[in-house]
Formats: sequence, structure tokens, C-alpha cells
Amino acid sequence: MNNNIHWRVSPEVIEDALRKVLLRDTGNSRELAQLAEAMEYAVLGGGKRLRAQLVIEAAGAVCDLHKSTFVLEEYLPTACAIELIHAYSLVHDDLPSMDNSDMRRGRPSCHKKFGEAQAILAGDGLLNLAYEVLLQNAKSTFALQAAKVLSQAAGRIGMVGGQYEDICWSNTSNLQIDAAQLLEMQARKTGALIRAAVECGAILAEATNEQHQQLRQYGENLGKAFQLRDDVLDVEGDPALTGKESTDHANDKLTAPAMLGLEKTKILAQRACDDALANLADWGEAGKTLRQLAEFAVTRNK
Ligand code: GRG
Repeated sequence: MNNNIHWRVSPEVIEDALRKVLLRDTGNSRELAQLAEAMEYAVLGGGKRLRAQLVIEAAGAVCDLHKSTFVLEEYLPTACAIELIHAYSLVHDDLPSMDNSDMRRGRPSCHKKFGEAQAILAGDGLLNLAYEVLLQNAKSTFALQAAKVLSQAAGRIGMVGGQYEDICWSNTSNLQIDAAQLLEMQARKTGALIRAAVECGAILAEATNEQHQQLRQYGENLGKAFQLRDDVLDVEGDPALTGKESTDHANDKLTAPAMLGLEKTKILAQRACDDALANLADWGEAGKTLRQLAEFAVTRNK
């Protein structure tokens, strides 16, 4: 993602963990082996792993504040589960009936490589695998609470609901949507999963109520900054870096730059980043990486 970020866990550790959870015995079935291949293709070989890192860094920040030992194995399954949900959402988002994107992470999107029906099923497989991983490792009430937060954030009041609004508001004339509604939609579509990643880390590390609330607000602001920057990158980003083509204009999408202009969008993104930093005002050295991630959200080029 960014070499200057002070990671608790190297990106390779997350890649290895994801590779392991995707390993499944497909028996003698050529078709099941192909499904496994499509699922692996969607997850591995790209991606910033922001959501996985947020689980780990939020948990690590709480451990630092509590002066308790950070045990990676307590957080890695949830970090992987979130990346699996995120990967499924990208596969489905790229489909012809959604964003119709041919490229993702610098290579053909899953449906371009494997076919449309195959990509839909690979996405379904990833979503279910995520909950399998979560439930296999849910050995405490904290783990169950985190699983509940994640399932709500990924569902109809979160990511799927936001995507539904986004689809309904595309290619529509006479839309009566204002900026507040647009930002609420983005908070569901993109922000909910990012916020949930932070909250899961907080819950699993047994944050106090006050710490949990501060991290929750930080996650909300981070998600907002991240999506506003995504809107900016869709207009002026370099596809060689973002790994995907600009699709918002072609799809007549309601985005922040389309509604408010590019400069106002950048100002709002910076404001959300500042708010996220303010949420961590009490965290001192323990919040260092989370603060770096907030800065990254608004400066990133990919
Ligand atoms: C259920 C049919 C069906 C579809 C669901 C829920 C959904 C489709 C799509 C989710 C909406 C979505 C894809 C939002 C985009 C969020 C976003 C900014 C993605 C890019 O995240 P990065 O930059 O990606 O972290 P990498 O590749 O780095 O992991």
C-alpha cells in the first residue's frame, strides 16, 4: 500500500493467510477446481488489504493502550473474512449489470476471465467462505459480536443497500438527491465495511465503550475520506496505478465530483481525514498507524 506506513504485520502475512483460507479440497471435480480458481483469482494477486490491516491495526492500537499482548491469531480470521467479503463485492460490482468494468487490480475482471455466471458464483462462494471462516473461529462472545457487526455492515443496511441505491440512482434524469443523501449512500456502499473493519478490531481486542466509540467514528470518517478520494481518482487517477478504468461517467453515476465538483470533493475528503485524526486525539503513539492510514486515504493514487 505505502511503504512509509508503520505496519504491525507485513502485507505478506495477510496474503499467506488468505491463500490458506482459500485452499479447499475440490476432489475430482474439474468444475469445482475451476470455481476455486475463480475465487482465488478474485482475492489473490492484488489489493491493498486496507480492510484486513484496519482490523489488525485497530486491535493493535487497543492492545497498546491497554498494555496487553497483541496476539495476531486472534484477529487474522476476521481480517481474512473482511477481505473475502470485499473481494466478492468487487467481483459483483464489476459485472455487466453493475459497473460493467473489464479491469480490476490491473488485470481482467473476474467475469472477463471466467465468464459472467462463473463470476457471480465465485462471488457467492467468497461471501459464504467469509462466514465459514468467521464462525469457525468465533470462540468468544467478542468474536460473535464482531461477526454481527460485520454481517450488518455488509448487508442491506450497509454495503449491499448502498450499492442498491447507487444502481438505482445511475442513468436517471430528474433525480432529487442532495449532497447529504449522496454521502449517506457512500457511507453505506463503501464506508460501512471500512468502519466495520475498525470496529471488529476494537471489539476483538476488548476495547472499552469509549475507545470503541472513538474508533467507530474514526472508521466512519476514514470510509468517507476513502470513497471521496475514490471518486476523485475515477476522474483524474491514472489507470496504470488504480488498476481499473474510469466507469462513473460512462455509467452516468451520481458521484461527489459530478454533484459538487472536483475541488469541493477534495476539500470534503480532507475534512473527513481531519475528523478521523481528531477522533484519535487521545490515542497518542498507539494511534500512529491509524493516523497514517487516514492520511493515506486522501493522498493515495491507487
Ligand atoms: C450482491 C449482486 C450483488 C452485488 C453486490 C455490494 C456490492 C455488489 C458492491 C459493493 C460496492 C462497492 C464495490 C463499493 C466500492 C468500494 C471501493 C472504493 C472499492 C475499492 O476498494 P480498494 O481501493 O480496493 O480498497 P483494493 O483492490 O485495493 O482491495
